[in-house]
Amino acid sequence: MTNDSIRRPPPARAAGTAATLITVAPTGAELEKAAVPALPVTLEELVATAKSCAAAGAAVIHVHIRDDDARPTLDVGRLTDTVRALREGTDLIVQLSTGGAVTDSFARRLAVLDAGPDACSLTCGTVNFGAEVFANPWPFIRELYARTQALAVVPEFELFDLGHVATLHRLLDDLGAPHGGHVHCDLVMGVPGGMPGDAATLVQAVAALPEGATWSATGVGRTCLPVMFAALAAGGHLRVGMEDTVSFARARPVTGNAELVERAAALADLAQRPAMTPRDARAMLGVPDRH
Ligand code: KMH
Ligand code: ZN
Repeated sequence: MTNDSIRRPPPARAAGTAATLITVAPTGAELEKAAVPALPVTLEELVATAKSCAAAGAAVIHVHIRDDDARPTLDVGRLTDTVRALREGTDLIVQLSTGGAVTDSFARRLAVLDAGPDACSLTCGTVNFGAEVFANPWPFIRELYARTQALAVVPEFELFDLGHVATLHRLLDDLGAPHGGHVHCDLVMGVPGGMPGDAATLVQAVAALPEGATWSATGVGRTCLPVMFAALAAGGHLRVGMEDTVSFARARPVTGNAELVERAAALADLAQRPAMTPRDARAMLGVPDRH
């Protein structure tokens, strides 16, 4: 990492920031279907969710899948079927999670790329994750990144803490630009153990990003709204979904992912930065159209 690269914030209106990229993260790996019946866990539920979220303004879907018992899985055959079904049913950019669940092995997480997604998440460091640890040591990060380059998958760099930003610089210095040539990050804020979900922290993290990078922000749990407002004010993009938030308001559970996307799109409209189309999102992120 060079001092030069951490001092300058990305340009406020880099390509695509006039519109708002909305990513939906509908499922995650932590919640149980029994506790949250609206969580999409079957392929049919996931595709239906993807369609409704696309109609509401999403351009990217961040995907975790479940097995027949609704438990998180990284089965490559199932992931491949999921990528195919989402491509057939929508024009969303399909971003598979390589984070999986905290219990998934590094080997299984690396193998996610064999399912041939457009994009994948790539977390830039280990973080305490509630009572668990989400492990991302440097050799794993490096190997996963090299694999995205070799397999032409566009990574989204997941940053749960400021130290992860430093690791992102190290990764880019070491292995060069991602496939597609553009760096896009997601600030995952408010995880118990990661950086807090507030405006001051968001501004600090954004100032440290590589020059020219675009970024989204995700506020977990009750930080959803403050992070969304701060991200819109600071020229960033949004990730919402039941992976991160299952309360729409105090004592009002989310009824489905689409209403979270609708709210994000409404706020983006108010900010005069309306939701970005999947086509424009592909152009911004460097994701080729594979239809
Ligand atoms: N489920 C978390 C342990 C990602 O998708 O890349 C990790 C996670 C990050 O959700
Ligand atoms: Zn995830």
